[in-house]
Amino acid sequence: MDNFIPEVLDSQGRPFSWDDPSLDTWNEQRYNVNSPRSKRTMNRILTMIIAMGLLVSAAVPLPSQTSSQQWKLSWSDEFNGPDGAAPDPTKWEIVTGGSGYGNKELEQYTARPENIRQEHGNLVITARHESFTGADGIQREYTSARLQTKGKFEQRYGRFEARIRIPQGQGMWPAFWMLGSDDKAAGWPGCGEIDIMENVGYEPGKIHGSMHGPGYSGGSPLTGAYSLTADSKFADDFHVFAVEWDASAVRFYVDDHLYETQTPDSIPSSKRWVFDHPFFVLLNFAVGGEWPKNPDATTQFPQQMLVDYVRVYTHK
Ligand SMILES: [Ca+2]
Repeated sequence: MDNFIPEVLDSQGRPFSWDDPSLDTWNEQRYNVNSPRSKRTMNRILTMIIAMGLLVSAAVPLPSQTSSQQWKLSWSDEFNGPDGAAPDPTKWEIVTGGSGYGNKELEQYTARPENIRQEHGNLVITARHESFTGADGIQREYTSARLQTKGKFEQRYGRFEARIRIPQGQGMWPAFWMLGSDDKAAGWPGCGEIDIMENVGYEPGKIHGSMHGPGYSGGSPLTGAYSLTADSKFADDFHVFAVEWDASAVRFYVDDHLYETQTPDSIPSSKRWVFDHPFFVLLNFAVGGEWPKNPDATTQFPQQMLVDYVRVYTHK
């Protein structure tokens, strides 16, 4: 969280400018200052003091949205099982197969410990460059893993968070996300999809948070992004990725920095807000595909996605 450079926005959400003439009006309205021209200099000094205060307060961690006063843990996996153990089968289904998952992904997902296991208190998903033919008969040149709580845990609304150290390199595509549990009946994107964290390897310092629904899916979801400073990579350390979801909004966080808010007003009134029913949780580490493009000679294998925990809360 030390890598975050705050951008100061004005009350309209526009980037702050020292020279914006509307500042005088803004101060007059906000502080009831009757401002003849002679007072404008004083107003600018006041504005600078306020803006500097904003910068200082943004440079230290904001008060956590996860305070125990607000949230009650409803489900979690700390991945603290024995080294080498599979993830808890009462909590997770491991998804296998090499279909490409609608994205032209290149991996075969397996349930082998070489691709998915617990180790040192983390879930370890390992992507390998190896020829492998799955039970579906599809041969791929990469293996990795994908797991979901479908049929085992689902929840409407709350805070969903995971502490993850993502992999790195061209063609990597790790994700922590959710799908509507009516996916079979409603289909996709009618069931809704909330991508709490996605990274594509060619953007090592950036993660994306997105929502897909009918009429706003695929290449045109509701979406936002959060970036570290230019020379920092998400793969360098663990970060906490979260959404806080209720009937009125879905808020996206990295390390408690709120960077994106979507509401039913984010979509045209002709479209349907489908984030009003239970969703289940997924973690996966895709290799290649239409968005990240494929690994190249610079990509180093194996790569690991480490998940310290997934925790889900309800409002108290
Ligand atoms: Ca852990």
